[in-house]
Amino acid sequence: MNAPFDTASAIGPDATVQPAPDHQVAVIGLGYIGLPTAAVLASYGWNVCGIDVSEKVVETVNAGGVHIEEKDLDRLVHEAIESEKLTASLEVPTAHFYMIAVPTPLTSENTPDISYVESAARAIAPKILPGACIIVESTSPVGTTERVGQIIAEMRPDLKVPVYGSQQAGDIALAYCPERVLPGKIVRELVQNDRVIGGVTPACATRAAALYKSFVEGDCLTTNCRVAETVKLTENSFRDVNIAFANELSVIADDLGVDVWDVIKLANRHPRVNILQPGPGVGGHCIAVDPWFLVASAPKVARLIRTAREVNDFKATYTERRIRGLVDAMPGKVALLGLAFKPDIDDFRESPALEIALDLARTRGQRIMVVEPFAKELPKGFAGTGAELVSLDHALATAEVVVVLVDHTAFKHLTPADFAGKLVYDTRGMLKR
Ligand code: SAJ
Repeated sequence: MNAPFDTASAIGPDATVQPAPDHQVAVIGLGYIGLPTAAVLASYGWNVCGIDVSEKVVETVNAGGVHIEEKDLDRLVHEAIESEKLTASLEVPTAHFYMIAVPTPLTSENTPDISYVESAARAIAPKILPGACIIVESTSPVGTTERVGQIIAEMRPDLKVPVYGSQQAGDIALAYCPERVLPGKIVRELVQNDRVIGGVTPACATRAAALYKSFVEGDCLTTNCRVAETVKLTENSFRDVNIAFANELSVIADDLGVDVWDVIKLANRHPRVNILQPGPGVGGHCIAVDPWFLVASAPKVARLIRTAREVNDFKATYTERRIRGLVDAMPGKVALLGLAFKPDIDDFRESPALEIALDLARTRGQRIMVVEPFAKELPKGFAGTGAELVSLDHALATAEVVVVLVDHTAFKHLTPADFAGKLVYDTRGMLKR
């Protein structure tokens, strides 16, 4: 790691921040967002130190490798390590910029757990020098950026920490800039997407924006931290509500005995209608989680957003019930196509397809075959169930019941003729689209 910078080289809020040999960015959390961000920053000339609590992650990255599957990420990390612009560490160094990209999980009561962000703030606080800029990227409930400021102020009474609503200049800058990238397109979207940058004060926003302007081709839009925090939760809630509409429509269509895919295709020919696609439920670490943060912030009034979450969760239960109906109607093998939370990624987090497959395996294990091109072996939960991971050809040759849970590209060449004589449930409408 490069030598820590001193007060003399600290850069003021108005500086046009261009990567200079002594400018460092510390990225806290080397996960799905932190690692790609660290590698992109390094590719734009910044000296980047990625920090993670996992020794294994730090070792892997320092060896030029990646622990997550994401298009173009392995090449980018490899080049960043080779060029010595990126290094990984267990310890937070002194840096010009700190980016917090740690998880904010949901508790069992559907409320946000910001303890990782708080720990990151505690780890950063002792290292801060005047002029540093701290940016929270983690998806967070409204008020989290101010909470980070509070922690730093408590631990560093020697520093003037900027306060929301006050125009008084601080010794440091503090801002919120939500990540908005789509898994599978992270590296491209990190550079191309517009960014919303919310400062605790306007000067903080300007300072943080200077970092993003050094690598973002989209617009860098500045606002205050509370608005930026709300924007992130709003984006994912908007998508969840719209997917819930499609999912509820699919259940209504089943009830009415009409084909939901035909309904959507034809309704979408109206110039102001754009219905999304139903599926077996909503997965991933974002859309299925973030709306709860907004509900938790305003539990009495966030009725539609709460209901959308419930509708999307119910769709997984409903899908499983329908599959069980088919499984019980036939004595033979059952092929489940896909486990990932959406097509063409190896990410199984919060995946309804995985949950459904696991439930079926637990009760009908010997009959269950899983086809998942993005898995080398079945996830641990399948151990002892008797379920097996098989090739698509094997599944099609032997199954009596076939369920499309994920419309991976590897399945898209299939036509109804490939399923002749079988009971088929296409939860994604792959065969119609
Ligand atoms: N899904 C449907 N029907 C659809 C679209 C999606 O059932 O028509 C399902 C998917 O199968 C998946 C889930 O929704 O299970 C979520 O997938 P997604 O592609 O909508 O979103 P994510 O979770 O991969 O990424 C989202 C993005 N947010 C928005 O599109 C508003 C991304 O830009 C965010 O950065 C990301 O969440 C995040 O990290 O918050």
